[in-house]
Amino acid sequence: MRLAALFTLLASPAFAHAILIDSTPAPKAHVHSGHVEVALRYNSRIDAPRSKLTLIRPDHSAQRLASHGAETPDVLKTTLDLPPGDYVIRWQVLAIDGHITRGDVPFTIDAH
Ligand SMILES: [Cu+2]
Repeated sequence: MRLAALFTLLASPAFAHAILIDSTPAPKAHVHSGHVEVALRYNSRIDAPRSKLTLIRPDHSAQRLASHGAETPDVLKTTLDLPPGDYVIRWQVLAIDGHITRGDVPFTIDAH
């Protein structure tokens, strides 16, 4: 009986690692120049202080962004003020299961 309980414990599913389920800007979105509020939402809780956002500029230079958690523990936020061009937000997040996942959100800032 105790052995069966142990197996049940070991077989219980682990927390999923973080998968991006929603983003602002959306991938390949065109946004107006000026203040851009960035929000990335994941399918599970993330460790915001140990996650990072990097901005890839049109000239392919990379810049670490100061990101912060939000009202809910599954969201990362930052703000941008950028000239027009094609950009990528490169994210790397640590989920509560200890796994790191990465991805890119490309977007364009239009000149109007
Ligand atoms: Cu995982």
